[in-house]
Amino acid sequence: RMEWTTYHPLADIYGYMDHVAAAYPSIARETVIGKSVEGRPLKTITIGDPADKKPGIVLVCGQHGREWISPATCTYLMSYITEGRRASALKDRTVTIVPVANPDGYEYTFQYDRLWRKNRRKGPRCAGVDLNRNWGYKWGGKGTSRNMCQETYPGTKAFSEPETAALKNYFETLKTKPAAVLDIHSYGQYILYPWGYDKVLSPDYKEMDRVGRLMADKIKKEFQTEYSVGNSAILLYPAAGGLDDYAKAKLRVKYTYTLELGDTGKYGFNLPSRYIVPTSKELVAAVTTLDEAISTTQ
Ligand code: 0X9
Ligand code: ZN
Repeated sequence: RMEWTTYHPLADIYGYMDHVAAAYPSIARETVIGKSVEGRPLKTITIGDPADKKPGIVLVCGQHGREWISPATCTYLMSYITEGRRASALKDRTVTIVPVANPDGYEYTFQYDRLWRKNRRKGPRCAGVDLNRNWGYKWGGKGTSRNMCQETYPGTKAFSEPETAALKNYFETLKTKPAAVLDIHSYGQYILYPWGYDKVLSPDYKEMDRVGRLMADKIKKEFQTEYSVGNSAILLYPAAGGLDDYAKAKLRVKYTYTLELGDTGKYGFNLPSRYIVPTSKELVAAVTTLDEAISTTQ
């Protein structure tokens, strides 16, 4: 039903979600949590046994339109958890996937501008709000621009955008708080932990670093791909108003990471589609390692 040799437009990804929900009704539930600024549905899929005891893992993918490897690998993860469901993989854990958090931006990169990053909010001079600057913790701080024509424009206020507002509402209506939230981006091969708003470490950063390194070590061991692990602001750059910081500070989710998938710059956002499967396997390794690493505590 889905092949992993090309990048797919939104309709294909949403069609695949419908297929997964229909084919695995006992473990997969699809939800529309809201609409984008241009009216496209924002879809999530929750995969797991209703009897799952452990708190879940949530993956948010595709906040940035041009980072095609993110929706592709997150869609692959759906197939891994369902079609390839095996006893050891993510046992007792519910995984929720938002494959395309910025559907308008994603579609725009297929039709008009391959390197579009923001959503498609119309402005008087320029379009688009950077959704990963629009979350409500330290909104408008470092690494954001007041200029709506810039790539890091955070919008007029926190959660001004229907895409982030719908996700916030979704998180707040969850009956059990997730154990982990992963925000999937590209590129650079990084596993980043808070804080992202400034070069400040969280009180539990040693545990964040330990689990981050377990994920990176597993990827290295299995696929010889190197991911750098560290504080987001120090390793990359300070950038306020991100999902990871919001999930940790406001939702009190302990394990929040931003994964910057491949590559390290040879192709950048234009990562050829032959990398979809290998990169997806890296994401699977990261998520399964995370699941095991936090199972003793969460
Ligand atoms: O700048 C971003 O939003 C992310 N990098 S990307 O190249 N994919 O745009 C990094 C976000 C890290 N998290 C925070 N700064 N909160
Ligand atoms: Zn990104």
